[in-house]
Amino acid sequence: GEAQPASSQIQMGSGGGEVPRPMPGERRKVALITGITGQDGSYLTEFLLGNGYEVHGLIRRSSNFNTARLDHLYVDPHNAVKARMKLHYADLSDASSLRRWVDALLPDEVYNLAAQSHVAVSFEIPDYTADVVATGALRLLEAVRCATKPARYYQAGSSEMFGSTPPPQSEASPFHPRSPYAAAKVAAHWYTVNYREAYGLFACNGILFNHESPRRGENFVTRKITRAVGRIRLGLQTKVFLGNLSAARDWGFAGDYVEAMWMMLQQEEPGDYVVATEESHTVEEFLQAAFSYVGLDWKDHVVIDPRYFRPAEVDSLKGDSTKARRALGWKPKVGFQDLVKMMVDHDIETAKREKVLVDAGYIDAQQQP
Ligand code: NDP
Ligand code: GDR
Repeated sequence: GEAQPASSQIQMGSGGGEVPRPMPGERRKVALITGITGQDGSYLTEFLLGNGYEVHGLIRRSSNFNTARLDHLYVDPHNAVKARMKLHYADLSDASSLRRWVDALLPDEVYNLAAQSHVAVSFEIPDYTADVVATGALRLLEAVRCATKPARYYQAGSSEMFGSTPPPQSEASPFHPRSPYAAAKVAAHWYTVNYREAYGLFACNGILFNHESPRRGENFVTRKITRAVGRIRLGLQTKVFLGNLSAARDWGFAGDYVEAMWMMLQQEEPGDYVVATEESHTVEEFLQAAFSYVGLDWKDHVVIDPRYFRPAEVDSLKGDSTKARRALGWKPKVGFQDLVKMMVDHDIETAKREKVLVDAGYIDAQQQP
């Protein structure tokens, strides 16, 4: 059945504004998104709704509501004219649920964004990570292959697949994964290539470098830092515990990256594309930018905790996205400094709201992340 987002009183986001309408006799394009409740899922949904799509998302059952990133887009499904985003229960570990929704919805485009996406956690739950990330992609590809109407398929690949291959990394660089997560993503990449070659599926791999936003999960390093900056600035905490500060990443803005996903599926031929800013910074440089933006010195607040070191690390990622820039006409709009500012500004506001609750005695500052 249809799943309900947490707060059904919230009416419209970009889902309710002026958007392209289908021509008479034409149906709206239909997109099916796995991982719709995640960072990228929410930005992609906004983008597709803004372009006139009907968007269906597969969400998994959780004991807590997991739709916070989508609440602003939710319109009661009983309002059939305005409600163009619909959510359904399924799971990447349940092939029949995927098959059933692909058959029932007959989407034009399928975006496979679902994953156990935390690299460090994949060392703790490797078997589950492989099941969802690798075999989950295979299950979805099979559902798409068997559907009565051909759909275009997007696979959320990752720069982690390059692992220890030195930068700059392009589509031609060899994969050398350094975690169970990355190895599973390599398998999903090749399943996607194989379904393209074996069955002629319009299937694309986006090899996306790190992309962040105010909606980034709170245990990824950028958001962990900007959350801490907000809380330290507001006096809610004094220290933040981190691992390896010398790793370098090519960090972009998630809102820019979901557009590249869509662009890949609008081409005449399917293909694989690296998507990156082509600029690399260390975790330490991110700390410097985030703390100094609010007049703080990161060295006064950061404590190294070895529990955040990984059994194997990816030292340096910097993408070469020449192909995507030439063939798709894609380029990032948000640079490193603006990304840091966007995230810190947002998390200062988050901390202000928390402080109101702390001061009123409703929550304990220590109990927050
Ligand atoms: P998130 O971790 O924010 O979101 C992951 C999504 O997958 C969530 O909606 C989550 O649901 C869902 N999910 C997890 N397990 C299952 C399952 N068993 N069945 C169904 N759904 C499941 O990731 P991002 O939005 O950041 O990333 C999107 C995709 O892109 C992921 O595949 C990630 O690996 C990949 N990627 C991300 C990059 C980045 O920098 N962000 C870079 C390159 C690739 P729930 O909300 O219930 O947890
Ligand atoms: P990553 O992102 O592993 O690149 O994967 P993450 O933000 O977790 O780590 C980036 C780098 O920061 C170092 N680091 C820490 N990381 C976390 N999470 N917490 C810490 O306290 C900490 N201290 C230092 C890490 O060691 C690492 O070098 C992300 C995910 O979104 C993947 O799903 C995606 O595929 C890749 O980006 C591209």
